[in-house]
Amino acid sequence: MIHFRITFILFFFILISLTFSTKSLADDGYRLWLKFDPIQDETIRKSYIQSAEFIAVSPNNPHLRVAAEELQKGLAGLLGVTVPIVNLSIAGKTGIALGLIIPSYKGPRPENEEGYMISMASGNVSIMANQNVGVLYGCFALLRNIQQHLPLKTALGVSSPKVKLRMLNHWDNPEGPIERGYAGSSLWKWYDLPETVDPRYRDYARANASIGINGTVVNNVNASARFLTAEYLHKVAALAAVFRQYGIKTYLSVYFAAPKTLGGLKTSDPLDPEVRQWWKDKVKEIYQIIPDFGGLLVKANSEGEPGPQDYGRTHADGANMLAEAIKPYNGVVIWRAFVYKADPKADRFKAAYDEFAPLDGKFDPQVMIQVKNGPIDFQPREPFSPLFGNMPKTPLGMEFQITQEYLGFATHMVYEAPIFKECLESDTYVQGKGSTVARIVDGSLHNYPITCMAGVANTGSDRNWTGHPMAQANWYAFGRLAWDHSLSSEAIADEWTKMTLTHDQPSVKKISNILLRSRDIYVNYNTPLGLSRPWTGSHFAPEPWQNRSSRPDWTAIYYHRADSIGLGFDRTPNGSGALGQYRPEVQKQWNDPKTCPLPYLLWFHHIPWKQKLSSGRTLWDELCFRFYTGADSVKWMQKEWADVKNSIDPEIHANVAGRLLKQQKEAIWWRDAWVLYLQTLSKQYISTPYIKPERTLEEVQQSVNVYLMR
Ligand code: GCW
Repeated sequence: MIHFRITFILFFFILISLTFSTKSLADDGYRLWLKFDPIQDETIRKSYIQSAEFIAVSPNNPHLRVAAEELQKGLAGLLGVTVPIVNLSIAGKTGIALGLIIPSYKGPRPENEEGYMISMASGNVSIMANQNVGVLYGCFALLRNIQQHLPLKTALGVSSPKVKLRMLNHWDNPEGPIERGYAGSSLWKWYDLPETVDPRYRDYARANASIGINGTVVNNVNASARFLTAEYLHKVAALAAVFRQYGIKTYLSVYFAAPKTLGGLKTSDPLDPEVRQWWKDKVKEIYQIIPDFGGLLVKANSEGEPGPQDYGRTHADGANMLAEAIKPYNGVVIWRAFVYKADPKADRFKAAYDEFAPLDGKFDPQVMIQVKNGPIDFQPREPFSPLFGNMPKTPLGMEFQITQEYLGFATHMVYEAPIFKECLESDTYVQGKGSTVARIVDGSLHNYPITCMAGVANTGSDRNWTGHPMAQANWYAFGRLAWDHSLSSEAIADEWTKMTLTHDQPSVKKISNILLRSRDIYVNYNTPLGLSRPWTGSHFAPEPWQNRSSRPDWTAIYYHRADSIGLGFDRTPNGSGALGQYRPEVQKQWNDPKTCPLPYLLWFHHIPWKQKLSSGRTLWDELCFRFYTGADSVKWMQKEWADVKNSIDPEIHANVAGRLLKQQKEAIWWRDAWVLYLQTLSKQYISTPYIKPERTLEEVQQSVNVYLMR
């Protein structure tokens, strides 16, 4: 009893001091969602303390040590106690046992190597898996449960990842800048590596493992051949050594012309025997340096990158050459389908399908094709890529973009889970109703032997990793959905908010609600009704008038097709015919402008300005409605955010509040740019209740020019 009292008093002091220290020390966001601050709810805390007198690990399994240490660290913060890691169970006490499931075990077990099972018997909790890494995931799952202040019983059960390769793609360049990165420069300090290994690499790995990410491509798909030199491979190996402890494999993007530029060969033709040998030797060297290397990611014949077509060969010829080299090591070749040519008559929408669908069945089994969620390029809202469902014999992986290239960089708050879910839940109808993109990506529809979901990372050297504090939720949501695409955007927003920002229930609700509405708000003021804007330039400032470029598909007018008659890209059989790349059931949803859902309308139809839409408004009025309410809704976000001020850390609150102020200004900038520009063609009035922008089109254009000058 006395012992208990002392422990309790001690704990009380620890709790008080931790509470004070977290209050006085501003939160810089570095810890992400792995915040193991003390639990205030006594009942929950006690229930865990009772079952956590020790963590038992088999002494023969050193790999479980990382899992045990992570659990220990988490419990220390959350429960305020140091739970010893022991080798054997201690009689009379209850604890958490970590281990591998024995083959003869008859009960329910995880479906694959990485899944885990959390169970409880006689007060003892066990986290078991088929492989060590599953135990690590199970430990993070238990911590996640405690962090949300949920009772132990909600953590019990079996969970297995639905997709095999759950990876981040870093578009990091060797000198430090990140292509489309908005959170500082690269995390990888190439100059210092391999001798100096920044402790931050470990924190990066922990964060990824905590949400089930098991692969990382460390360099940009616009790849430098430098990464294939022995010098750089050793640097990459030093990163891989850290990542591997957390179940993460390392991959590299490769420059297709490396045999020529690096190897000094006369060609990089994939059918040339010397070139093939060069790759074989190179891959062998990679595996000598990084024995568990994951594989190669390739951007070829896209946006000026070299590729097999430079030699009159196909994507399959190129990919299969690399597959031949990597096969002995069981690595994979991930070949990207992001291709489009500078053809003024072509529709960029159709390009990936046209080039890749005919190649189905021609790829080596070691190859998978990585397809962006939409046919164009990570737009705020895109229909799903028609390639999904049309390559049943070739594993197709999903490429999402977590970094906010078209979503307002690190200034605008846009929660991306709804973007990912919208695509994953789209029905391709390739094998009848219910043939969702998710079922293609998880391999269940076409029995793909390898499956992959990749996210273009939004991490950088900023102290809080992602620039915008709320963008951490996008990294988190990506990992959670790659593990289990059936999770809802709401559930993910809710758990992230609790783990990262606050446990105050009304505030959690408010924050989740802002997150959930943020994407539609952004679309409204940025690209409503199916507009898109992947033209060159900043990808940030509005330039719908931009009509000059070295290629037609790098202008704004190519995409929105605004003229005196109306707006939108006709992709029906009367137009580019791109709709024909989808199954008839999908075409039916979109091919009639009268019934096409408004969010997709201008993706597929050129609509006259004065045409009445299903909303009862004319196209012009609907556009005004969206642009104005979108920009106005940012004020609503600000108000809601102000309401949660007292329940979250002041530094994070102020940071987000500042960004929301900017976002509001920029939302109006976007609104004004579009409305004033389109008005020159539509010749329509901005009708009440909306008020004509205070500035002229010329003034907006001038402000954009100034922005671009920077
Ligand atoms: O969205 C475009 C980006 C490029 C990127 C390319 C790609 C890495 O603007 O910066 O290049 O997509 O996905 O290859």
